[in-house]
Amino acid sequence: MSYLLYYWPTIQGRGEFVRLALEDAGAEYVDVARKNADGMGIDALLEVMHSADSTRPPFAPPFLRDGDVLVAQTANILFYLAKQLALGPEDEAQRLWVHQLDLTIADFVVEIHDTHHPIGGGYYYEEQMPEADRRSRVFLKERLPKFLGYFERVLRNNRSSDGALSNQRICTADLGLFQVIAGLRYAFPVAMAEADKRYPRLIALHDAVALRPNIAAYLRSERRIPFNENGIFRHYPALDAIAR
Ligand SMILES: N[C@@H](CCC(=O)N[C@@H](CS)C(=O)NCC(=O)O)C(=O)O
Repeated sequence: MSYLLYYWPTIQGRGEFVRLALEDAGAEYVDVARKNADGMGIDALLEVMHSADSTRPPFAPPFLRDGDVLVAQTANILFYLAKQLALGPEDEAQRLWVHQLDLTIADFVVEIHDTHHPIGGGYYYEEQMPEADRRSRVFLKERLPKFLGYFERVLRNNRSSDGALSNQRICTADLGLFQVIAGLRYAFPVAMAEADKRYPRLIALHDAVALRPNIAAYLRSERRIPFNENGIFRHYPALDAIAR
């Protein structure tokens, strides 16, 4: 049976971290909100989320249904899928370590999002430009190097011969870091211009993931939604120019 992935249909967003895991493993899945058929589409997503008598409603997309299992929160979905799809280590301590990395990536994603929406998602970027400028300055100066420096150090100390993080099989955090690097290069090309010198292991990991056959095929397919200015990674030249 196919996994059912529920996520907004026009952006990569947090759903992309789940798509990458499913795609890398070659799993069958339906991207429910992007399908135009009975029981599919955004209405199906909203119905699961807002069902009045559900005992375990998801607060927000992405969420995933696998038969009787309904699981939300990106890192939690990845923790579930890692076991299902044999992605990453089997050992419990290592599984928790990868989960910890996925949660740290989730924290990073919040901060990346907040560069263009520091006041909140209820306002357009254009309504919070001065605050976005201020937030991006701090992000590019302090937070970006802190997060990327951390992951670079983790890679230095853990990297296996094939470039993956976990010393064993490729894991969800490898795929997540691929997505973060790809997204940051799209959003902040100026700030990321020297990334290959500062974070060579992270860039090598990104490149290795991009070459994995299932990922390469996915990136070429229409299933990969292009980065755009509605998602988490947005390219606003004014914010990136701060890095000059
Ligand atoms: N911590 C959650 C965050 C989920 C989240 O913020 N989802 C966004 C889309 S990427 C959303 O639709 N949020 C609606 C809301 O927060 O009201 C996760 O990592 O999955």
